[in-house]
Amino acid sequence: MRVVLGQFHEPTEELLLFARQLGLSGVQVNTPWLPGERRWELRELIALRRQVERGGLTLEAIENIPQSFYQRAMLGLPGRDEELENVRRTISNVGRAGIGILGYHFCPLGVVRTGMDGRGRGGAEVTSFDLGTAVDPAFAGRLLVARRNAPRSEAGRLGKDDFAAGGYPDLGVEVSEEQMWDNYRYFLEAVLPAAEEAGVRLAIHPDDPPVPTLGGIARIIRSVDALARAAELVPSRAWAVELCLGTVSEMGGESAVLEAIQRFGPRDQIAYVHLRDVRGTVPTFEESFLGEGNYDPLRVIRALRESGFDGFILDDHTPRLVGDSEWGHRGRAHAVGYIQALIHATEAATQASTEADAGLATA
Ligand SMILES: [Mn+2]
Repeated sequence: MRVVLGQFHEPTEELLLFARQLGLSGVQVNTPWLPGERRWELRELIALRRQVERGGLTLEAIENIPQSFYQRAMLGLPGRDEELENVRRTISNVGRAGIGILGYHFCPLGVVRTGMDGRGRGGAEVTSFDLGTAVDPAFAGRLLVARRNAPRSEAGRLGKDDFAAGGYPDLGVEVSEEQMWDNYRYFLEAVLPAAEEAGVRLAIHPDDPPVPTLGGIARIIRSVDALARAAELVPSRAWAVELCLGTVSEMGGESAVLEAIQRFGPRDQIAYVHLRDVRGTVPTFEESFLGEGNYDPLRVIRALRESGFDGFILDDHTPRLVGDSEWGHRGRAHAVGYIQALIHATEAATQASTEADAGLATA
């Protein structure tokens, strides 16, 4: 297991240097700023990988294609076949560019929060969600919905800038639970063969927040059982989970987190992990520092190791510390160091027990 730096749109020299200074060997890039209105081309993907490698790091994964690439496919609208043809081309190009993992979501409305300025330890800013508030029409103007396809922002990184205050976007359609499962199956049937051929693992991020529906659009990937159902829809070795333990913690705290690890780890279906936590579970939760949320982070890293997972972990997003940047350098440095120490602790424990076993064997 190893930690990577991620959740930025562009691997700038400064971010790559930051990663190396933190002792990391790789990065994930979220929705990289590449040209292309409908798909990404091979040349730009290779250039992205090389940009990371010039900084002395490995590009471990891309997380998310622009939502406009497959919005109709998610909503089940006419025109989806053309979109899916382009998604297949994109996946094929990702593989040819030597990038082995493509994270995605199947949640047209994306991440929703009812607060961005909750106060955690020492007044650190944390996000929060309350379902009653999220469905209250009187609150609509203050609702925070992640802006998919956000234009290049000044900050250029995921952060507050990626959320827009206002009601749910009008996607022009309502989608039921059953329809959304049908749309997901149709999507997987179209893209998984291309992913297998390209040697790319397609890793799904669960719906955050994991509630049945928001803004008229069903959110299907909202429980560990739903992830297991998703795994069986179109069986393929290219299907995997982008295991956001923050979102799984929102579903059901530590027991859900451990269950997810135990169900998908031994099957080698965890492509990579987002390690963050919250306090509380749906319908109400608030982001927290590691160690102050629903689960014991050391127990979770131990479970990951025991499940056979040997991939990479990233912080996802973190409480905003005093004087922090938009992207959250301070909060992320703290989380990265915390996760590095957790991994080291489980490595040391494994080694100690191996040595003890060897000692017994020779005694
Ligand atoms: Mn996540």
